[in-house]
Amino acid sequence: MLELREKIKDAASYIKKALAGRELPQIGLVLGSGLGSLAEEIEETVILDYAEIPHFPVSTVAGHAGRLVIGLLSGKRVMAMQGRFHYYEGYSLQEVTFPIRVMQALGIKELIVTNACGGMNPTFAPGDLMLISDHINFIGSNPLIGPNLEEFGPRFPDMSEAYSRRLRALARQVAEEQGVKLQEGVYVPVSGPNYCTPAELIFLRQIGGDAVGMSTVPEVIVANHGGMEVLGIACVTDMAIGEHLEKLEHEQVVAVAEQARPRFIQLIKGILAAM
Ligand code: R1P
Repeated sequence: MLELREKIKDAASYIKKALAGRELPQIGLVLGSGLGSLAEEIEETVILDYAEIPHFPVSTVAGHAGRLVIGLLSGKRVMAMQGRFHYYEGYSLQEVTFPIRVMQALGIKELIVTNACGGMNPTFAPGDLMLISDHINFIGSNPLIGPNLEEFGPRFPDMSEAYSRRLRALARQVAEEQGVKLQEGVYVPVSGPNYCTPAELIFLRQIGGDAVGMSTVPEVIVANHGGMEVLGIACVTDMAIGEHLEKLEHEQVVAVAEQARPRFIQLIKGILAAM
């Protein structure tokens, strides 16, 4: 069986070859549920289906297209994942974060992660965008478990600034200039795939969470291990308040994320321009 580092190398060389001499991307983008259409704004694209890239997992969730879109957005060379992988799909967290390793191997040093999440902070409303200030890893595992890839990062990586202070300040500034309301808070991922029970949500709020989801943190941990600067923007698609919880379906999550799309796209483009 090929080792993880060999698989990363294979995938990175495949992408390099597909870029056929063009400059390599500088900034990685992970697009969450219902937010993938941002990739349609990218110009001069090279588009690769996950299925054609060696060792890449394949997206199985509605609202996650399953392709890499590489090109120019706001004048920056980006590599966008139109569709991400989740632990609940049955992938290991190493598989979930494989594309982040490939980004690292391609020389990407800045990563913007996005997601659709449930708002646990009662001051939030569906459709709000939330700057992720920090996270509590409640997914039940960690992508760095196993032999450490020394050439990618240290055994015991620091997590004191998992979400870059500099990029957060930049995002706040751009949101203010654009007049876009930007909430801020702590994101807590659970494994899923079921949505949380009222008692679970009361607990997650009590331990300091503002938003709950099923993704993002494994990618952020790996990116930090690899020394990348990370910015996280979540779209609050529903209220996840234990004391008065309503029924929720994924279609609703995707639909609300799609409604927030114009503000989301404007904000990300503005941030990229300022990066
Ligand atoms: C649930 O509706 C799905 O939406 C969110 C959850 O994590 C889960 O996958 O998707 P993203 O986090 O990928 O945006």
